[in-house]
Amino acid sequence: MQADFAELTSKLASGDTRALARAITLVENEQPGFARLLESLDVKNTPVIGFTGAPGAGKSSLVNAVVDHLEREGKKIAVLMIDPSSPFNRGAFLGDRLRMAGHFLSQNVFMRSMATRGSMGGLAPKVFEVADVLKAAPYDYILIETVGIGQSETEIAALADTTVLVLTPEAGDDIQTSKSGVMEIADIYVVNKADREGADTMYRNLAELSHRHATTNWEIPVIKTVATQDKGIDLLLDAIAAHMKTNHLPARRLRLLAAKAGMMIRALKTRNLDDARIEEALKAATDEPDFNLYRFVKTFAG
Ligand SMILES: Nc1nc2c(ncn2[C@@H]2O[C@H](COP(=O)(O)OP(=O)(O)O)[C@@H](O)[C@H]2O)c(=O)[nH]1
Ligand SMILES: [Mg+2]
Repeated sequence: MQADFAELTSKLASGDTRALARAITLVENEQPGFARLLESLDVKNTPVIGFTGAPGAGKSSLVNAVVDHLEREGKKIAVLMIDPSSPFNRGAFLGDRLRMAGHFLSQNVFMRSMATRGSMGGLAPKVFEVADVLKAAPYDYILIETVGIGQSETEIAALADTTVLVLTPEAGDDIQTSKSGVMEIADIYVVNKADREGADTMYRNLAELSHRHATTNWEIPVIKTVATQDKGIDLLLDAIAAHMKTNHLPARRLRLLAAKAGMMIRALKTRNLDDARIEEALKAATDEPDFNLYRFVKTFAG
C-alpha cells in the first residue's frame, strides 16, 4: 500500500494525469489510505484563482477564456468546477463540459468537477484536499469555479489566493442586497456580459463602491469582460497578476485554515477513543493516590 502511494505520488508529481485523477478520486471518496496519500504529498504554492458568482453570470465562459489565454502563454492549468448538484444529473454540468471541450485533449489543461453533496451550496467537502493534490502536480495555476451561494464565497476566498467575483449588468439588486459577504470577499470585480445594456452603469457603481472601501493594500479593480468574445481577459489577467503580487495572507484565510486544522485535529484525537481504551487507562490512573479526573481527561486528550 505504502509503496503503491509512493508510485502514485511520484507519478502525479511528474504530470501523469491518470495518476492525478486516481489520487483525486481516492481523496474525494475517502478510500482506504487517503490520509496517508495526503501526508505523502509534496504540496507546492501553486496560485489558486477562484471564480464565484450567481449561476449564469458567465463563470464557466470566463474560466474557459482565461484558460485559453494562459495556455497560449505556455502555462499548465488545472480547473476544478464545483457544482452544487451531483455532477452526473445536471444539464448545467454537461453544458460546462461542452463549453470547455476545446481543452479536453490538451495535455496542459486538467479538468475535474466536484459535487457539493448537499442542497446548501458551499464548497465540496474535500475541495481543500483536492486542491492540495493538484498542488502536488505540475500546474502553474489552479482555477476553481464555484456557484456563489451563501457560505461558498467565504470558503472560496479562504482557499483561493485571488477571488474573482463575476457579476453582470443585471446584477444591481444582488449588490444592493448583499451588504455583507459576497462583495467583501472578492479581490477583483468582473462585469461580464459587458456587451449588454447597463454595463457602464454597473461598472461605475462598482468602481465607486470599491473606491469607498479601498484599503492601503488594495482597491478592488473592476474589469469589464465579454467572456464569449474573449474581451477584457488580458485586463483581468493583469489584475490577477497585480493582486498575486500583493500577496498577503488575509486574516479570513488564516481563520478558515485554523478551523479546518481544528476539525482535523479533533477528528484525529477521537479516532481511537473508544470507551474500552478509556476504561483501561482509567483503571491504572485510579490506582494512583492522587487521582484527579480532570487532570486525567486532560492528559488523555493530550
Ligand atoms: N452576451 C453574453 N453572454 C455570455 C457572456 N458570457 C457568458 N455568456 C452566456 O451566458 C450563459 C451562462 O454562461 P456560463 O458560463 O455557463 O455561466 P455560469 O453559470 O456562471 O458558469 C451562457 O449561455 C453563455 O454563453 C458574455 O460576456 N456576453
Ligand atoms: Mg458554470
